[in-house]
Amino acid sequence: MTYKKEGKNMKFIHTSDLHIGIRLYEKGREEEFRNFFRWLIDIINEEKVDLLLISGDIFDVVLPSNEARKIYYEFLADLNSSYCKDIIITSGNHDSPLFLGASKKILDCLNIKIVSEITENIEDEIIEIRDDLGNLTAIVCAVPYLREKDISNIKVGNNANEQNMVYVKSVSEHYKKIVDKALEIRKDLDIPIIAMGHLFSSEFVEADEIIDDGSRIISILGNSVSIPPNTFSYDIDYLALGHIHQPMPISKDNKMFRYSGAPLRLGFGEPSNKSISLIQSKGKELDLKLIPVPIFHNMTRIVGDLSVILDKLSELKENNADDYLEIVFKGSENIVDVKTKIDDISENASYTILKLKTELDNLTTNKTDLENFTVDSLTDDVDGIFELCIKDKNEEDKEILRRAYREAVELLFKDESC
Ligand SMILES: [Mn+2]
Repeated sequence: MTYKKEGKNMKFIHTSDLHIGIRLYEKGREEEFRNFFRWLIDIINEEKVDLLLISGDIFDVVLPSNEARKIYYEFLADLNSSYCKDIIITSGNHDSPLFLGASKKILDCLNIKIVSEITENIEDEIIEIRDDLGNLTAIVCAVPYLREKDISNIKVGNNANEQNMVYVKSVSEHYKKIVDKALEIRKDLDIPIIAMGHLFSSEFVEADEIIDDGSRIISILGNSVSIPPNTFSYDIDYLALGHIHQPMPISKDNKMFRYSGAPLRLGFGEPSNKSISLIQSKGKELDLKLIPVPIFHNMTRIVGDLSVILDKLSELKENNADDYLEIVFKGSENIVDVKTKIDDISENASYTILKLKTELDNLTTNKTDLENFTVDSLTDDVDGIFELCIKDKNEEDKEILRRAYREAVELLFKDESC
């Protein structure tokens, strides 16, 4: 077969960090996920999208609930009857490579490619995209989440800095190897090389700046080593990353090396401007459009003293708003009175208070405050208490413990009758 050399038109969507199964405190979000997937498939059909890329963190926990699995498989089945005929899913740090990879062979039959871990063979991470006539239209380097133990040869006795340097070098070598392979395949064809990945690389974001939402965001960036943005070869035409939950490029030099961000707001600490990336390619020339994701359920965080909280609640009640609420009480009133007043005003309101918490930091500083703090209100902030329990552990252990904790909580709230 001979390939035509002129650039082909193709459209692809880049998204990531779905975190299917995630809860807002104990509240399940199944309906929001189903609405999002329905909306996404509508966009795919309206825009005639040829290729869908999902760059990791498909599920929120390594062993997703049955409901989370059902939502995922139903979404994949619906994709199969959509306009889009090529789907590529790579793993993120929240995914179990074994669980995600278990359905690889069967999903292959539906042309849904799963790359959940690296293998001996680098070609397993190269996926060629072809049009109906069999012409190559793009080459995708589908790199899964790279765990330190998978790619770097860290020696006992290496300190943290040395380990980080070894990791950065290994990631960079991995991308170089795979992009070199893609270049070999591309030859002189006018088609884009698209690379996927789930890692932390940004000239705009310091990890500490993102820690904003208690245990939630810390676990998202985790102890991720920052990969310098200049690591990535400019032979890559589009770099489709996951890990940071806001849409952004990794550097000001190249807006095509970017995070799509999560499609749903995953915690109260996250901003609400979520989008997916839609890219139109004409050969190597790419045109990027961000499509805002509708808000399927309003989430509001109220921070302040009692009067601020009550004012906001009465406004929401009057507007008949069905928001999910997180209330952070920062006042001197007794917490039991605060709870009573909030309960009174909330009678017959349409909103749902998912969390009422006080700032734990203030509590431990003042003995009188601590005495006023009832056991009941303390147990409201179980996530906060868990963080306090593990505060002396190292980051790696913390991450393992957080995962186990999330799974335990997930199991606890799993909606199964037997
Ligand atoms: Mn994530």
